[in-house]
Amino acid sequence: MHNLGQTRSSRKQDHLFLTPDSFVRTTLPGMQACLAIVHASPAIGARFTQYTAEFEPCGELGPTNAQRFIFVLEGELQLEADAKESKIGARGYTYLPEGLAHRVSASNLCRAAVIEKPYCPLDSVDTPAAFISHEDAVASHPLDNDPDLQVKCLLPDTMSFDFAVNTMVYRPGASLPMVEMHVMEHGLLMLEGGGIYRLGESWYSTSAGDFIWMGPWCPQWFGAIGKVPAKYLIYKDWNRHPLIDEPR
Ligand code: UGY
Ligand code: MN
Repeated sequence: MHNLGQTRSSRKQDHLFLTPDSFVRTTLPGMQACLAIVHASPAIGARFTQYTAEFEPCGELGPTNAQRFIFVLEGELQLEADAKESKIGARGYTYLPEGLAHRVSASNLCRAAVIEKPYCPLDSVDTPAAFISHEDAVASHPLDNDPDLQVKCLLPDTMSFDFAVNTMVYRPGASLPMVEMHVMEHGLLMLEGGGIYRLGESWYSTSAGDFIWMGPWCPQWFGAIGKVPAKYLIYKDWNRHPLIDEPR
């Protein structure tokens, strides 16, 4: 069916709103039987890269020089690192520090959200170690005492990490309590449900599968609409002074 040049996708100076109809697939160096939909990268001003990796059977990611965070959206991944082999199923995730030799592959069809960021070390703070976990293993807490808006912080709360990745679940009708404007940037993947996202002076209807990049101080607000909860995975730079948020 022709879309006659219509899409909800939009690129603005301080944000990017991408819907699945406009996704373009590409192969990144070292990838085998795997395609990447690159959602955000330094090309738009982001200080991280986020892509969805779509693995065919026997698919594999290429290497990276950066830290890597992988959240499995569908299927199962194998991770080989530190002479161990582990399996990571849907909603499981892993953090891999910069410089750790590893291999990420899939025996069958699999989709994963991949975030890569050059590490910004802090004097007298240990660099983080690799780990694997699952969303179900993380306790949620309400945002601003609103029981209808639950947040899970997928990375440990220590200064070692220079970024955060959270899931946020809104019951229908719940919303962010304010229009946020902050120095941190965001990479956001809508996982379930939908609603209305305000980005800058634009308002977007959004549903599962959409991706949003928000630059520093991009005005942002979300309200969940529909009969099922809205859920997203959200990245932000974290735990570093704005003056030193550069890799050395
Ligand atoms: O963590 C955050 O800044 C989050 N509340 N932002 C967002 O959901 N747009
Ligand atoms: Mn925010």
